Order: sequence, then structure tokens, then C-alpha cells
Amino acid sequence: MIIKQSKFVKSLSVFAPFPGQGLPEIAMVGKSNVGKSSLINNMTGNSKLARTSSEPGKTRLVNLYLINEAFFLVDLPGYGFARAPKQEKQKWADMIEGYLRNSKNLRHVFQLVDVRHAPTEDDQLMVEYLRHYDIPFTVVATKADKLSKAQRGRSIPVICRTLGVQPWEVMVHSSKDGTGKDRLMDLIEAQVAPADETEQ
Ligand SMILES: Nc1nc2c(ncn2[C@@H]2O[C@H](COP(=O)(O)OP(=O)(O)OP(=O)(O)O)[C@@H](O)[C@H]2O)c(=O)[nH]1
Ligand SMILES: [Mg+2]
Repeated sequence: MIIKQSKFVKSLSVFAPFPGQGLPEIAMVGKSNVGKSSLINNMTGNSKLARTSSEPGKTRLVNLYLINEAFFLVDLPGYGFARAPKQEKQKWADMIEGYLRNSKNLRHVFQLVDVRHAPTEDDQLMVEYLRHYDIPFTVVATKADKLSKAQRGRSIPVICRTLGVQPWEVMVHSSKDGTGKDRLMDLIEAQVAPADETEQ
């Protein structure tokens, strides 16, 4: 799939109708600073589309990006930012859950984890939540450029064990050097294709 067009459509603090609603949605979840917004920028080839920061807690709303006039990539606030005020953290959690519970067109979630670290308790809770509500997801191990292939080989099994997924289900990705981009693009393409086409 080639992304020819990407544009910001709307930010939501509370789930509400938005222009283009009805098209498939693919959402990014993960702890603050893991690279959710960067992944959207890398996928779309537009480094200015979603705001990123080296400081955690940059994305504070549900941001909807319309891609090729055909589907949405949805950027969500992160969780697990220990230094954020309690009230703020609760607000972000409510937004994440509000979106995941209310979207009727959510096709797939990318659960991002940092390839260098064992998933946190919050990551485990998030994955349990997705399983509980039957929301299809793929684990994306981000920041792959920060580890050698050998180091990744040691790190991925820890991610798999902690989150209860198989190694071949984990997509390794780097927004910095584009590692894994093609595989993720193929996954997006399959997820947003009309149902009758995916069964051929
Ligand atoms: N080296 C490297 N840095 C990355 C990668 N992805 C993201 N980063 C950096 O990690 C930091 C956080 O990236 P964001 O995309 O803002 O993270 P986020 O998950 O959207 O964070 P919040 O909006 O705060 O939840 C930024 O400094 C990015 O440049 C990657 O694949 N490789
Ligand atoms: Mg962000």
C-alpha cells in the first residue's frame, strides 16, 4: 500500500461524531513516549503530521488522521507516565478507554512496546483489556534502531512471554530508519480492505 494522502481531521477529548466516521480505524496504544505519534508519521511519510516529543505526555487527546480518504490512523494519549499529575493521568485513561469502547469502526490496534524493555504492568493490563473486549491487536516493538539484531533476539522473547504472544506475531519497527515499515503497511492494508476482499 502507498499512502498518498494523510491529513489531520479532528481531536476528541470525549468520543463524538467526526467527519468521515464510518471508515475503518486503526489505533495506536502504548505507554507515553513509546513512539505512537512517530509511527504515524513514519507510516505516512509526513514528519509533521502528528506532534512528537522527547518528553512523555505529548499527545493529550484522541487525534484522528484520515489516510488516502479511505481509513483513519488514530493516535491516542499514552499511559504510565509516572510524573504526570494524577488527575491528568485519569483523564488520559478515560480518553483511551472511551475511544476503544465507543468506536464502532475500530478494526485493529497496534500495541506499542519499547523493544529494549520488558513490557510494564500497564502494558499487560492494556493487552488484557484488548483481549477481554475482543479487539484485534498486533504488538509492535518500537525503536528497533536502538538495538542490534542479536540484542533484539534476546529482547523479543521477553516481550512475547510477558504479553502472551508468539514471536512471529510481534512486528519490529523503527520510525528512525524505517525497519519493519513494509510489514506494518501490509498489515494495515489487510485490515482496512473491505471484508469480501480479505477472504479471497
Ligand atoms: N531512535 C528512535 N526514537 C524514536 C522512535 N520512535 C520514537 N522515537 C522518539 O521517542 C520520543 C517519543 O516519541 P513520540 O512519537 O512522541 O511518542 P508517543 O508514544 O506518541 O508519546 P506520547 O504522545 O507522550 O504518549 C521522540 O523523541 C521520538 O523521536 C524510533 O523508532 N527510534
Ligand atoms: Mg504521541
